Parts: sequence; structure tokens; C-alpha cells
Amino acid sequence: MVFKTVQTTPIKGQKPGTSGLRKKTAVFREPGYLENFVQCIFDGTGGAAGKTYVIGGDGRFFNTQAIGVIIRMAAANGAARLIVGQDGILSTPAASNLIRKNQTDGGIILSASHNPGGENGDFGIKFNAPNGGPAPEKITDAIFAKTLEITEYKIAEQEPEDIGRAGSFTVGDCRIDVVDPVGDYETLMQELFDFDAIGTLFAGGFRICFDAMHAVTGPYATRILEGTLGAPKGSVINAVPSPDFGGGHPDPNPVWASELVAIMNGDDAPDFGAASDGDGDRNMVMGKGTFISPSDSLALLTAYAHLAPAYSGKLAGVARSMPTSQAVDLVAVRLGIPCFETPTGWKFFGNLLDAGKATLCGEESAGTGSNHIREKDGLWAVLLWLNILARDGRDIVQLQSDHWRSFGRNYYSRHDYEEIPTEAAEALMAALRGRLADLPGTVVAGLEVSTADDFAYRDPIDQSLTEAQGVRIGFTDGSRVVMRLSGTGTQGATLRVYLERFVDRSGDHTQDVQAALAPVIAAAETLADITKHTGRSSADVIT
Ligand code: G16
Repeated sequence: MVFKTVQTTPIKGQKPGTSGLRKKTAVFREPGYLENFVQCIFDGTGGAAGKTYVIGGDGRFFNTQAIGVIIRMAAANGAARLIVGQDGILSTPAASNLIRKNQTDGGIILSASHNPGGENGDFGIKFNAPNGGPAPEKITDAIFAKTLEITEYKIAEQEPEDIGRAGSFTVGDCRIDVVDPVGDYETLMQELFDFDAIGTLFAGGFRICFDAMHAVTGPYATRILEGTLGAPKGSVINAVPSPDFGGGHPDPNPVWASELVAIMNGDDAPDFGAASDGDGDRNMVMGKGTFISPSDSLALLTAYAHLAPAYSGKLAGVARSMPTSQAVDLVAVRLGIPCFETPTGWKFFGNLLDAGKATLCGEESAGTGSNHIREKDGLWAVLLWLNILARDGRDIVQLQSDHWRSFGRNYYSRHDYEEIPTEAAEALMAALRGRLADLPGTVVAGLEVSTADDFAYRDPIDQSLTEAQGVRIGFTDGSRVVMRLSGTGTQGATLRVYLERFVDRSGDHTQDVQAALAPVIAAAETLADITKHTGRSSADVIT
């Protein structure tokens, strides 16, 4: 085996965002772009010599070629062993599980998550730490620093063997184990949940529609739901991963999962609907004719997690990202457990999970997970829901309305303004930040401001401080507006406006969400002059 050292120079813009480095696929295919970043992952984490890594991705266009490059580079950098998903496939949660189970030195996951794939779509790469979670900022900062000074990378000259079959081969002294992507993940799910109860539910005629959105969860959902648990064949739709996700947008929300929404709103709707994203870490759930918002789903899962064997009597605490609605906070108070508020980015949950302070975590962006791994986990959330429904007996829509009757409802929506010029987005945020000190006590569109700040997070475990994580404006009636710029886009800037209004337990929980939020939407516009700064009179995506 011949290894070579290739001279290179730093490439601008290789700074990881909310979740790794995401760019247009064409950018990743430019000479040296992937190679530079992979070398910097190794160099920024103390080198690859003697180490073991998990490697896999969501199957999007360029996935297998990128994995070939990473195998050649890991071997040339002296790695001892690589665990690679067959055909290069590993869902993000399955990769996290393999990293933990095999006690590896981390993993490299190839995905741009919910972003579209294909030659003209997006691609991404991220490093996960030995705890199985996305690298915390001190590691991504070290990797980024290396990208600014890189002069060479190491790579094997020969293409590796075919990774389409399970088995082992070597590249130089590095052993490559190609593994079934689903097996270990399924075993973990069986340990967490009451599979007998879920099997009995399906045997009794309960019907599910799981939309894998042509993405990585297809093989996982088909084997576990239809195979092991006995859901009828055809319960999983769009089940075969395709490099461009069937030309779609693998983002499980009511806008992009419109096929599932149509089925769940149809005359013969199944009892339960769910969708997952490109790399299998996000989830959306629905009942007949009813979308369950991710924030409500987190609150409900927390309230009923005791019905699953793994969580019965074991909830130490719960954590949510700052823009996620405060519905779960109310549940935590009643359960007498702490509720942590973190910046957006699953990486911020890692320390809380490692320290045993949080057991369940969730985000408004359709992510829910637990201490079973260190990533959010789409199929896990679906199985927890099925476990709860099997043991509780009520349908999900009834469960949700009973929950609101008991806790009150946090009406919630996110308005996204996509691909706006970066300077315009930054000007909007700067102007808003400049007004914060004067806002408390003023009345905006009929709502009185009670609090206004720019969210800063002091990690309770390592005391690291993360600042400027989004503007929070609270009103005296309990409503809230949060604004921040997305860290996962690849074109211009995306302004996210998060809107929340609380209606207590005796109030009207049946209103249209946008109508219920109308005063808060008006206040957001007045506060930030969104139309003036963006030139848009309405959001591009409303979820
Ligand atoms: C990633 C992060 C999530 C975050 C989401 C959206 O998810 O892991 O924590 O909520 O991006 O981030 P942003 O609002 O900055 O675009 P994923 O599923 O894209 O890896």
C-alpha cells in the first residue's frame, strides 16, 4: 500500500456551524476541499495514529466517494481500525450508538441532515466525539484553527475495496470492518422499549404510516416496524434511500412531509403518522388529522416516558434548546425534576447527558432524544410514542388534548425567512440587539415587554460560556418571541422567528395556531422591522 503526502493550502470558510461543516455538494467536490477538512479533523484531535473511528453517512450523493477518501486518509494517518456502515450507510443515531458501544475514538458522519441532496444539493461532514455526540465547540474550534494553517494531507493512493458487503479488509495496517447498519441499533431499541406491547398493538389492528422521505431511516424503520414489530407491509413509505431523496427535501415538517400530511388528513387515516429526516435524527409525529408540534411532543414524551421500561422512575431531568416552547418546563415542574435551557445545537446537551443531569432532551426543530446515545434519534422517538400509546390505551390526539387540559397549551410556530442576504440579516439582528436594553416596560403591538436579552449559556458542567445565541423577548402575558440566524444553511442567511403564546388550562385550546399567535407575530414584525430588512412581506416556511 502506497501512502502519499499531498501539499495543500488553507481553504476559506471551513468553519463548522450548528452541526458540522455544511456546504453545496459542488463545493465539497472541489479539489482538496474534503481532504483538507478531514486532515484537520485528525490534526485538531491529536492525530489519527492508533485510533478507531466509526464512518458512515445518510446515503446522499457523494456519500460513498467521500467515505472512500476518508478510509484512504484515515489509513494514511495511521488509524488502527474503522467501523464502516455497509454501502456507507449509517443513520446519525446508529453511528452514535456504534461509537459508544465499541468505545471508539469518535466518528465521522457524512450528512447535511434535512437539507436537500444531489449534485446541486448540499453535503456535510461532522466529527463526533468518543461519547458519541457532536463535537463540542472546543473541538470544532481546534479543527477550524487547523483549517487556517494546513499545508499537507496524507492519503493512500489506492481506492479501498468495495464497502457494499459486510466483512473486513485492510488498507495498509488499518482494519476496515464493514457492518450491518441496522443490527446493533435494533438491539438497543429492544433494550429500551416494550416491544411485546407494541407488537400486541399492531396485532390488534393499530395502523401506522412512517414516511422515511427516501432517506436513511427507510431500512431501519422497515426492519424494526414491519419486520420485528409486525406492522403491516407498506406501513413504511418512501423507504428506499436515494442519493437525492427522490428529488425532495428530507425535512420532517408539515411543509416538506406533505405526502404524510395528506395521508393523515385523509378519510382512511392510520392511527399514527411519523416522518424522519435525511440522516434519521429528526422526527415528526401526527395523529389522525392532527400535527403534534415537536415542542408538545417533547412535553408529552416527558410526561409519559415512565410507560417505557428504560425510563420508568429514571428521569433525572430534561433539557430543551432555548427557542423550543416552554411546554416541557411545566411538565418538569410537576414531576419535580430540573429543566435545562441550552443554545440551539444538540452538542450542548452532551455534557448534561454525560453527567446524568438530563435524561430526555428535545428541540423545536424536530429533534428528540435521550441518554441512550448522544444524538437526537428520530426512530427512537417514534418507538417511545408507540410504547406510550400501547401501554396507555388512548389515541395520540386525545392524549394531547387531555395534556393541554391539565397543563395549558403553549401555542407555537416558527417562521423562517430563507436565503436572505447575509448583510441584511446581520443588520436586522444588530438593530434588534441595540434596542434590547430599552424594551422592558414598553408596549409593542399591544403586548407589554417584560424581559429582553441575548441568550448566553454557561454550561453547568464545564462552565464554558457561549454568548449571542439569540434574542429573547418575553411579554407580561407569558408570550415570547425569539429571533436568531440559522447555523445550518448553505446559501445566504436564514432568519428564524420563534413565536409562543400560553393559554392556561381553562382556555381555548382549539384555535388555529397562526390565528392564536397573531398578536405575537405582529409584535415580532414591529420589534425587528422584518419586512424592511428582508424585503419579504411573509415568511418562506411556516411550521
Ligand atoms: C442541527 C442541530 C440542531 C438544530 C438544527 C437547526 O440539526 O443538531 O440542534 O436545532 O440543526 O439548527 P439551525 O436553527 O441553526 O439551523 P440537524 O438535524 O440539522 O443536524
